[in-house]
Amino acid sequence: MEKRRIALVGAPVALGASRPGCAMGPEAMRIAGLAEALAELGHEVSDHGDVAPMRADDVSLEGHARHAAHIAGWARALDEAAYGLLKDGRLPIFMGGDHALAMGTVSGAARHAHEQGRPLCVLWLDAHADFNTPTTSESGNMHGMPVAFYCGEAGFEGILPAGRPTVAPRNVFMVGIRSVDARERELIAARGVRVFDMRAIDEFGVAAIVRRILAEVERIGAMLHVSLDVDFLDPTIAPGVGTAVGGGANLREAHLIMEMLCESGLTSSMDIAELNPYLDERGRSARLLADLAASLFGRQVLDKVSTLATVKGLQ
Ligand code: Z70
Ligand code: MN
Ligand code: MN
Ligand code: MN
Repeated sequence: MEKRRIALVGAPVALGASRPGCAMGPEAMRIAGLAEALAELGHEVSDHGDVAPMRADDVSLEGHARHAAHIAGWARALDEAAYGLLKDGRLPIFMGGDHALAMGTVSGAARHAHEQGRPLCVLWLDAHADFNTPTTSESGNMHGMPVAFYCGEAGFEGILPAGRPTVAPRNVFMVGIRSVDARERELIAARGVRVFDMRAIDEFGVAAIVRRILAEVERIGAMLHVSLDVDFLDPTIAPGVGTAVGGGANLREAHLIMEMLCESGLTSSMDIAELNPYLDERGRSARLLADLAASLFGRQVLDKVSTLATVKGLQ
């Protein structure tokens, strides 16, 4: 694959989730060797350290949104970080931190894409839809709200400037979904988010689904943000997460998605969210995430040409 200028950015957001521990995620990814794995593949890799939240004392939201001003400060800081790095020609990988970080990272990517005259698509790999608003949320946890936020739902006024670029719901592709609240379900259907739940994966396989998504991204000339929530993966292979849901993606499915993303060359930014090292088993989730990122950026067992030649040779 093409050599990229990859920027690693720590986003130790923790108050979007109810269980503490995600603040340690960036450090665990560093210890797991993410930078080294990407550099070994020939990319130029720089670690920009951890982002710090801005102040947002002016923000108060109606309804149920815990730590709204604090999370708003993160959204502002991460929006700036994503926008600035993309504008500088880099491919940022945000190491979370809970998934509320995507309020900022995706908004910044949408702002950059908008300036380029291109749409932004989001591949949302998650057990959850994260499409609650302060009005619909049962938990008040803001890691359950980022998609609604960056799609421009009402109820988040004042977090980022009015009139900011948002993501069209139909350009959000959710894969692996298996836990959705009742009011979230109504919203994602009403807005036309494109959802491939676990049942769809079982029926069609990840290859057919991801192929169609990437073809659509390509067709509309979009930039692509990949947001990987650790709970997309089955908890038996990635236990380091606060909101484990059984029946997740297995190792081979997850790697195949990364390999197909790599081949497409379409990824322009990425989040690795919800890693909770306090709940992990001796770093195995962090190591798996580093391996998956390496697959996305070019690591492969054999190159595809020689694999295809072997398969043809058998016919
Ligand atoms: C639930 C809520 C959620 C992640 C849990 C759960 C949301 N729908 N998101 N873990 N990453 O509280 O809104
Ligand atoms: Mn999530
Ligand atoms: Mn989740
Ligand atoms: Mn969580």
